[in-house]
Amino acid sequence: MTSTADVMTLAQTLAQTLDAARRERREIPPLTHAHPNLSVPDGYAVQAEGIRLREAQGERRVGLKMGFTSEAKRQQMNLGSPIFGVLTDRMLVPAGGVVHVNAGIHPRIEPEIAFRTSKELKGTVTRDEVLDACSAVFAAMEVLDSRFVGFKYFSLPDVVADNASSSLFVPGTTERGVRDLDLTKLQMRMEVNGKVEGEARSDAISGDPVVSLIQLCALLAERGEVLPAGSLVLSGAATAAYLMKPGDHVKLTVDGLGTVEVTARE
Ligand code: OOG
Ligand code: MG
Repeated sequence: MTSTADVMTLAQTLAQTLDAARRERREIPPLTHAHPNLSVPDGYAVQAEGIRLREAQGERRVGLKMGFTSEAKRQQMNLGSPIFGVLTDRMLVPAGGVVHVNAGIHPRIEPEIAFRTSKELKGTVTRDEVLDACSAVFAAMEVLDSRFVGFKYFSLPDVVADNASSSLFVPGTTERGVRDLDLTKLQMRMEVNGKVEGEARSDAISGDPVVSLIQLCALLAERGEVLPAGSLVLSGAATAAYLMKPGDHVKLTVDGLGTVEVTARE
């Protein structure tokens, strides 16, 4: 008789390694060190297995996030093309809440524009189709936490496998209609303890954060997937991410979308 280990795929094994690292707050070497031929599609297969593990632990999918949609982020991580990751209910931190730095490995925070969808989006979609499918836009902060040593990985397959470094997200409470604002001209400012850490206009995100959703639909279609109705979508950070320290008070202000605040503790 074959044991489960014998029939486990490489994607399942790597997903278990990453999931254990996350739960035990342990850094691991990039997967491509031992598996140099790991491709981006392989990375998504590992990511999908990782989400299955989290679902088996009682988590529920609530949305998706795009990564590397701004030049600032691509430069910070030295990686070139947009990727996506999956958000679950357990990653949600309410606005004004607390992020426990020691519950993660080396969490970083970054400013984003988020959307909620009320209709499914599938395949090649136009800007108008995205706007018709979005019931709200709001400011959000994402807390990233790479499972890789020193928050360093040098390849897309690694970061894709690690669910695009997803850890937590903090949605703002001021929701607006997507046609009520010029989404390309929103000034975004992230302050830490009253000092400006990052500032950009919303068109730093894919030239237009709506374009991030068009790209997301295209990436999902490559895998035969859709963007479900009722999803929360992070369109990608407008600036580089900031390494959080206990005691930090982080505040994001976005034109027309109010503020989002969070406090870091041990
Ligand atoms: C990957 C996630 C990138 C963004 O908004 O660009 C991302 C990383 O930075 O490790 O979430
Ligand atoms: Mg992000």
